Amino acid sequence: MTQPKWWKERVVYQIYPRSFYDSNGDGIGDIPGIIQKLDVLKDLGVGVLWLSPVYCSPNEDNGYDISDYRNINPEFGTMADMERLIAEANRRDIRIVMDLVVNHTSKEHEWFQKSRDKNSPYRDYYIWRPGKGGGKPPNNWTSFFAEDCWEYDEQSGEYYLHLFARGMPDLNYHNPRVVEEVKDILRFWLNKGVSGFRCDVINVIYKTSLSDGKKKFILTGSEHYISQPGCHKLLQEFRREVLDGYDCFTVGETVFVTPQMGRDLCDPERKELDMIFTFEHMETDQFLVKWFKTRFQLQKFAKTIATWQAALDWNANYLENHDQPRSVSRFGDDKTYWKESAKLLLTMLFTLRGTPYLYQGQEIGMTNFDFSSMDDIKDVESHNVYRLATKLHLPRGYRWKMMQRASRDNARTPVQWDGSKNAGFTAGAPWIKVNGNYPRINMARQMAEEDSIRSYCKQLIALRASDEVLLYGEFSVLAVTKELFAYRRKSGGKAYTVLLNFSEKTIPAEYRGKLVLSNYGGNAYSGSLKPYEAALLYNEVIAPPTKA
Ligand code: TEU
Ligand code: CA
Repeated sequence: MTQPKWWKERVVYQIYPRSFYDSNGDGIGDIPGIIQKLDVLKDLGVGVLWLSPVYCSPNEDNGYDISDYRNINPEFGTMADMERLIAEANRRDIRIVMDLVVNHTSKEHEWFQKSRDKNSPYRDYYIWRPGKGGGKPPNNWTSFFAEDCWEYDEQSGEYYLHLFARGMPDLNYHNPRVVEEVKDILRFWLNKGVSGFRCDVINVIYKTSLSDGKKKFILTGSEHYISQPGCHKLLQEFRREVLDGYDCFTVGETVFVTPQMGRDLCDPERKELDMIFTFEHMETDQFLVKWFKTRFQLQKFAKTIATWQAALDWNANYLENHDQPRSVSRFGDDKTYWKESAKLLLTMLFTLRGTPYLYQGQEIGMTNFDFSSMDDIKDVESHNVYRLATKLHLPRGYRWKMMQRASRDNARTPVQWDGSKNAGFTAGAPWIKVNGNYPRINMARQMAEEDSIRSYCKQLIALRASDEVLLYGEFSVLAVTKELFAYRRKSGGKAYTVLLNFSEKTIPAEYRGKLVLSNYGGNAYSGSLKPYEAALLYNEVIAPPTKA
């Protein structure tokens, strides 16, 4: 039986602070900027804010490279601002969740700087190894960011491991002192009043061995660190010794998980994580790696979603975040059916079983960037990949296509607040270009329009908030075709039938029920779906569908 919990009933809104709202005109979003927009978020109906990292960082990876876990990056404000944000959010019954990035630190973290000295007590905080001889690194592993994952350090004559960017050395979880440090960081923030953590790449933190990996197209070596028994043990320890003492939750960002690994990680009995972000549905439009996109195929996508709905008791549902292209550009149609398809995707997000995660700007249907060259792109991963693609002699036009489809900066353009200069994001020069479509796509306009994407989003959030069936009802698939994804949520004698037409055709979908919500409006369901139509039907008595 599913236990009711506040974090199952609320909607989480992810803020990428750099791009959210700039309060002081330096071109960088900040914490006072978030405080200024709290009423807008409250109005939307969100109950939790997850902040991408706001800690001190040299920004090699925009904050995912942390140099001090207990202080705020001055670009974003001060600790006093952070405390004010927590208090102001709580006053509005909004909880704050922090990003916990502890697979690695920044190389500028004091632990790492000390650890470069072979005799320092901090040496074992990181993973140092001598080379293999002949200038070869300690093993054949490859990194997530298209570069080597060992970096040679002159000072100590050894290499350190970094699964991500060069300036992000991995911590050594074989060292009990590192484990204690993490517990202290958790306590520090929980005592400040935060209500949980989004745990960055949490299932790779424990490296069982450093032997050579089986050669693979990507991530050679990953069998030595994905969801290892040592990782499960650590998660249980954090939970038992720290998290269980607070009213909080954790969502793990878990890479390359199978349904079985997922069940192990969030089994309530084992007490590790409360829920996980899985990636499989985000990989259904790619070939081997995200940079080689294939056409969006609803069948693959919907089946993957259905598989995970069945696999886990409670999912963390998302279609966007700061690492992924915009969903309307990717799974919908950001041109002719922009409004309809953005609403359709939101309908799915809020009617699947699990906690919905909305990413900033998704509620107004923000689209992929309209950049024209690599100079516009800031992301370290994109630049690494572009460099590698150049080395591999991929044609320039193709390289740019790769960026347009998959660069993380697609999601990192500033939130479009209004039709004024720079979309009202900043009074200065934005750190990254604003999408030129802001006069048409912006918050102010959509807050005023009754049938805007944001208004529809708000309606969905309100509907879900108090509805037992949408919150806790069972999920079952009714149909998956090339165009249609239909499913049912059911609890007791009540059910909803969710019909989603992911195509530009009008299609028959003969289901019965009282029309509760549709992105085309209306108050009765006709038995067919218009292009990108989403319909939510209510069924008092559950009858089998007239035709599946
Ligand atoms: O992402 C982990 C992760 O798997 C991504 O790096 C993913 O591989 C990539 O974005 C898609 O190509 C987390 C954070 O969400 C990301 O922003 C960080 O860069 C990364 O960890 C390192 O901390
Ligand atoms: Ca600022």
